[in-house]
Amino acid sequence: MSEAGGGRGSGSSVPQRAPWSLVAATAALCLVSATSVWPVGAAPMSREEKQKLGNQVLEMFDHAYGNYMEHAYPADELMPLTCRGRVRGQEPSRGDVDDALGKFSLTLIDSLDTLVVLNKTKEFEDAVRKVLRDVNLDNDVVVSVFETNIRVLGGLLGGHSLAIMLKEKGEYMQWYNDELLQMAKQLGYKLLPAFNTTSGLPYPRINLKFGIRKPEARTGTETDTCTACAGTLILEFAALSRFTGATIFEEYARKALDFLWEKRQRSSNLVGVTINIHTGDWVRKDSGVGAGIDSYYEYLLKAYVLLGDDSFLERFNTHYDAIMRYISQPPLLLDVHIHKPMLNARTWMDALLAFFPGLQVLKGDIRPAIETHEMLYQVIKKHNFLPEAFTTDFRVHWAQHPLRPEFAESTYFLYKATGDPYYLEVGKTLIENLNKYARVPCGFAAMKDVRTGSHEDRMDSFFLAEMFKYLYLLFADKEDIIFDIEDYIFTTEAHLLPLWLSTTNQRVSKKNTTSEYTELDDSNFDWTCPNTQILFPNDPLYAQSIREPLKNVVDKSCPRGIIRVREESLRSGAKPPLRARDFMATNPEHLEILKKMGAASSIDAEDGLRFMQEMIELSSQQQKEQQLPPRAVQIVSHPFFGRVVLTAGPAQFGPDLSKHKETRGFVASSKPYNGCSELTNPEAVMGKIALIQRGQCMFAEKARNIQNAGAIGGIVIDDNEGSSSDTAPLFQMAGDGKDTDDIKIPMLFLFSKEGSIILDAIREYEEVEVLLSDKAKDRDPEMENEEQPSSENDSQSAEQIASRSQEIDLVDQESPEESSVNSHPESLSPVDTDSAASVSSSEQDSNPVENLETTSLDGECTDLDNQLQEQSETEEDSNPNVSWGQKAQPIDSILADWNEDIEAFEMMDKDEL
Ligand code: DMJ
Repeated sequence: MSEAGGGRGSGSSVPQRAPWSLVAATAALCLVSATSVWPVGAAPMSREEKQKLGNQVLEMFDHAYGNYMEHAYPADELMPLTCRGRVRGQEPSRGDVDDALGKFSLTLIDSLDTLVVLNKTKEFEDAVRKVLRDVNLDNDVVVSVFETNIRVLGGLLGGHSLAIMLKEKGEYMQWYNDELLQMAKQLGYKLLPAFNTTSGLPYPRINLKFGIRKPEARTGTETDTCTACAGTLILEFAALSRFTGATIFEEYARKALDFLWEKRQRSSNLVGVTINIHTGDWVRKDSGVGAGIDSYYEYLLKAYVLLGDDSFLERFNTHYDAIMRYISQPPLLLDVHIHKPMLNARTWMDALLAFFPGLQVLKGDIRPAIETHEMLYQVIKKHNFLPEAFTTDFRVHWAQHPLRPEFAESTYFLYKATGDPYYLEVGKTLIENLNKYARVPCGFAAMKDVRTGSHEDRMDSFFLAEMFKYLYLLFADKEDIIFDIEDYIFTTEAHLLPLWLSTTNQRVSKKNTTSEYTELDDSNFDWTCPNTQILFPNDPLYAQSIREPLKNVVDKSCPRGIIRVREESLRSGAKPPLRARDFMATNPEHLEILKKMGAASSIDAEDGLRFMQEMIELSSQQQKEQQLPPRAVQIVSHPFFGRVVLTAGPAQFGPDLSKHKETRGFVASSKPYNGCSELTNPEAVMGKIALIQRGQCMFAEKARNIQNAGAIGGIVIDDNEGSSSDTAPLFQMAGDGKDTDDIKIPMLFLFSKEGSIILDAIREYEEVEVLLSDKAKDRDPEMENEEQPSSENDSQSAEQIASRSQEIDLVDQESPEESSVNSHPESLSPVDTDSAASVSSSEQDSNPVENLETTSLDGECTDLDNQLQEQSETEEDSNPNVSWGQKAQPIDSILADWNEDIEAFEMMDKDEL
């Protein structure tokens, strides 16, 4: 690690080699490349190829950032499908996700330090000037304290950190006078009123202009917040205090962390997902390392690295020990209950946990990091991206993917720790998939459904803040970066804070917590951050040897549900427990078993809990089974070449696109446009895919009319202006209640926004060819290349298309659900694809409840199940905390527990990531 960058903020003294240097160096050692020589195993990647990939990352960043600056700035985010800015209040609300948007040019601020990492110093200088000129932090808008802290405060501080580094170097930013830091301080003061609670935990939201208390604030009535929301402040707040000398920020962040630590569940040392900010009670008692908790753990370890305060490491180690004991079930990381940590709380994992292997590298626990990362990579290879949630047998549970960077982050840290070129190949795959599936003419679009390849009109700011940084750094050699990255620590949003802050302005009193840790056994911590040089010296194939047994873990996994199996009941030959799918309320034996579940023993109680969980899953699954999965309309003609994929609603009649070959054809509008009578332009739609407007008659009638005119397929476009698949639940078109076997052509439904993308394309290019399918198909690169000469202008027009068609005020539109009731005779079935409970019932996603008992069909599966079972048995045998399972509990308390758990399961189903 070299000497600190040399810059300083107001009030800071010249950075010195700090007394914490051992601390930071120890952690940093975990990040030192193990070796540049890789004798056997994965082939090393040549410098040329690494440079090529690095250049590709730069080009991709330019595409994302350039389009944001050209088409969206000063809005918070780019909407890459309609090629315009997302302005809060001018788009239909997306719920909590919108709380990141504060009308403060979020993407620009979040991108600042990425520009420097990517060597775009000139652009950085321009961007800083724009922030200073244009950004207003005093808007009357309610924002998330967490998001504003990690993205905006973090972005300003990361920008400041690199601005002073550049200034010190003497070429760029010579005019800079801590202006970003002043903005950061202004924002810090705006966030402070959120901490006005007795617990010291912040309110989850704040009005930038009016704070919390004022009636105009429209916030301050919340009672709960997520653990990560309250526990992910210390890096930014401490940096702000140390840069400025105003200690109040660090004090507030420390107080919130102290409170969370006090409230940890004492027997398991775990924390729940949400907590009451007034009483400190856990509202959700499930606990994992993903959504809702993730960066709380990250900040404990990183606060130790940045601030050199041992108490943070002790806390982290205590939690880490609990995580490895209960949540880690290699290669899985599964949520458990904080008060019953041997009981899994879920049968699925969320995508946010993909950061955890990276944190394990920082901690120095490489083996489980390699295992989990490998499992995640296999899920990615199956679906191109990591779905927002996937089950323990690796089926899609929640199909969205908003271009999250966590997996790239872990890949980068694992490469740094192992030097294994395998991780460079992983990075290459990530780049290829982004270009192949997410790149659109106007940026990169989030995946609405990784199975269909359909897009969402969204490019989150973290994509620029994090993804490009980690991908670029993965392939960069030291000389490719203009400063020493190891002098900095990454915040959770990948903003860079200099390690020299450790010794600057340390006036905040630290809590003396030594006595709290005496109960801990030091052996818990003996794997803390070993030097990778020691870890791998004689065995350069270490990482590969860990991955090898997991090579087929995803492909060959057998469906299964709850992993921990009680060995006693299996050994004793006792009757298998009653499963939800078998339950019949009229069966007296079943009723008897059900009663027993609450009373006889804790094992029965555990069966009871599982039964309730299965019941909930079963009922939600049964609902889902009435539903068809979304379909895709892909524009394949010049200049789109398959790059735009629109989410389409299926029809309950006509051929099933998942079973039949997709339909490809040019589109033509039908006359009359509503398709409710015999077409007057059959020659125009003959052999084509007819566009029809929704309304006036049944969907089946429209289908028959266009079929009679010779159309090979149909797309019904919603007549509710402004409706969009981004905000409305998926619709499926119902039949007319009669026999629809005569309808032989496929029909799909597009909301108005997606429909107008096609209509605008016709206006611009006349000939527009689309593919109707269950899943977007790969583009044809040859075709794309052939047409390249004329494609630049066209590509720009393509980018503009939707934006010109979207000049409608989208606020206060009648919702599609309402309108389907009020003004449309067709019966539409809303399908909620935005919630975890909305998994399709496609073959791929068979009933998870059935999976609970599926017997293994081949040896490999049996082996895996056995392995997991053995591991579970070992854990239970050796774990003193399982004793909760041996005491009989009174029925009231068990029922109360059930209720809590049922509530927790229900809330998890509605979970927002
Ligand atoms: C980022 O904003 C941060 O990494 C945060 O901690 C959680 N997730 C998003 C990106 O997925």
